[in-house]
Amino acid sequence: SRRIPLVAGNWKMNFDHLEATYFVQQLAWKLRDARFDYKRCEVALMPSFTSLRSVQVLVESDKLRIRYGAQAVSVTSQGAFTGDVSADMIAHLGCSYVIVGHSERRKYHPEDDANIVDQVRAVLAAGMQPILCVGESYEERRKGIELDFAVGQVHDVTRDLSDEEASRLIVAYEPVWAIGTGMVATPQSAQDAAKAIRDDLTATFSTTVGDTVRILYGGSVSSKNAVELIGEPDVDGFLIGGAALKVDELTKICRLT
Ligand code: G2H
Repeated sequence: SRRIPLVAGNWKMNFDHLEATYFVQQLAWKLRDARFDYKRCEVALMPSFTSLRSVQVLVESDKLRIRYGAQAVSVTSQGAFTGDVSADMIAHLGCSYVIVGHSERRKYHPEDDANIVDQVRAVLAAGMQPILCVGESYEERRKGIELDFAVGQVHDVTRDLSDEEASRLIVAYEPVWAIGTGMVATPQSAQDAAKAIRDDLTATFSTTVGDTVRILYGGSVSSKNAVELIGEPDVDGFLIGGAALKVDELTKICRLT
């Protein structure tokens, strides 16, 4: 496909700003030594809010090709919302992406589909790309409704977007039972979900949108399973948790993607 794959590391609540910048520097060196071609595959990291400024300073001063983003965002633009961070604040730190609706956010914070729609809009309005996370729990899979479930989540959150907005989406299919468990989806089921989501985007918007939107797989991705997964035609990269905390492992996955 003409879509450039994306390897995105979701650091979750790991690394302070010193550890974060050290990691980014190490990754950049290792990729440079491997003559990694950033035009062939994008690499991005999602540190904690507290690390974003340090990562920005490093990336800009060393002219690194690594991109970065945030893990969550407020739905409001400013005001009396203690502890929240707005999309513009994130954009002004040079962020390219914001993860929206990760299952851990849906679980530990009051984030429902209505709130997630607003987060997607806020990220798009600030000129960044949302990485919208969807995926079924074990319960839906057991009932055999996993495809409808994941497609429905994307559909409900995106249906009121314009074609232009929808074309800037990135979707991460992350079956909840595969997150941090070591149980990875088979390449075939990752492909089935990605294809079903893409077909729905094509039907809701246009062929251009369906062909443009990158659909990532997430859930226990490692250098052991990345090759097979990326071989699937509708899987355009990864959202990586645990394996993105180890620089050699992440370097390997970038090279394999
Ligand atoms: C899923 C994933 C990253 P892990 O949450 O978004 O984490 O790779 O550790 O399963």
